[in-house]
Amino acid sequence: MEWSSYHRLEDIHGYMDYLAETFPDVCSVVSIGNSVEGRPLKVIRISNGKANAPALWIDGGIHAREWISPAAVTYIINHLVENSEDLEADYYILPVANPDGYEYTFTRDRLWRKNRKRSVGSQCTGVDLNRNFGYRWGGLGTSKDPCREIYAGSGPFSEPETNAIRYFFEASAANFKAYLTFHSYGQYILYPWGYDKRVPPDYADLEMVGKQMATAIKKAGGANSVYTVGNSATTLYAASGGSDDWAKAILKIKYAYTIELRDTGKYGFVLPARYITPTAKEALAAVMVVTEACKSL
Ligand code: 0X9
Ligand code: ZN
Repeated sequence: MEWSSYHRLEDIHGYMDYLAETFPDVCSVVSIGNSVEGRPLKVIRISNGKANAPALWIDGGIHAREWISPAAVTYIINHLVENSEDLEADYYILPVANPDGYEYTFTRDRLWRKNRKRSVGSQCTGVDLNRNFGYRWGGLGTSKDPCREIYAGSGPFSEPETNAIRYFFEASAANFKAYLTFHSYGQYILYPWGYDKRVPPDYADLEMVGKQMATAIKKAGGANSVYTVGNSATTLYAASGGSDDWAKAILKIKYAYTIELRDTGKYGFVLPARYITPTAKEALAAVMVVTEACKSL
């Protein structure tokens, strides 16, 4: 895999399978379910088998048009596998959580956001997967109108993509300490809650580790690598049914963050491929900071 261009789903999945075949002691690939159109939701587990390692979840591509997210997440996968002797955590990584939408942005509509669910009784297609998780579903910042970009779906976890993530966690015995979901754009490190401006009881820890991430990102990048840390609803806007809120409230995973990668608006979702590597290095720096924080829990 190389990071000078954005890759189609097939290439990303092919790369994951290649890693699992080539480094079977370190990684394995499972499909945790299928999308609306039947594409697999592939998760790679990366671990060197050290005892008592904390587990971290990383996902990308919840929103189809945010291409930098799967690109950065595959870069992280590559780095972790190449440096597997040093790993101090077990990683479960889903680089493309919305495979149908992702492919659709290559074939039909570069700015598609949602999945590809057809709604009964409407001409419009797609559910916003980041409004479809089952904590405070249907609250602020969501819509019941299938034609809107923030359509929350017919019910919590109505979508196979979000449901697969829920079932994965229900079935997993791993000791998850972090849930990182990569989006774009805006350069934000966001922690719960997203459903409104309240904060969780341990928000000071989330703020502290968030700031450490921002510092590490600055070091990894440069003048443009400034990320703003804060509560999701206050820093950005209120939006209910997000994966981060669900991970924090229901799964009780301490370090739940949404990280909005580059840029700050010049190119927005259509970030030129020359920015993949610098942005991915920032994302990796953030993952390393969170790994460190998880170790001391
Ligand atoms: O609106 C979203 O889903 C995220 N921003 S994006 O531009 N990538 O669409 C922010 C989600 C923050 N988390 C919650 N609101 N729970
Ligand atoms: Zn997004």
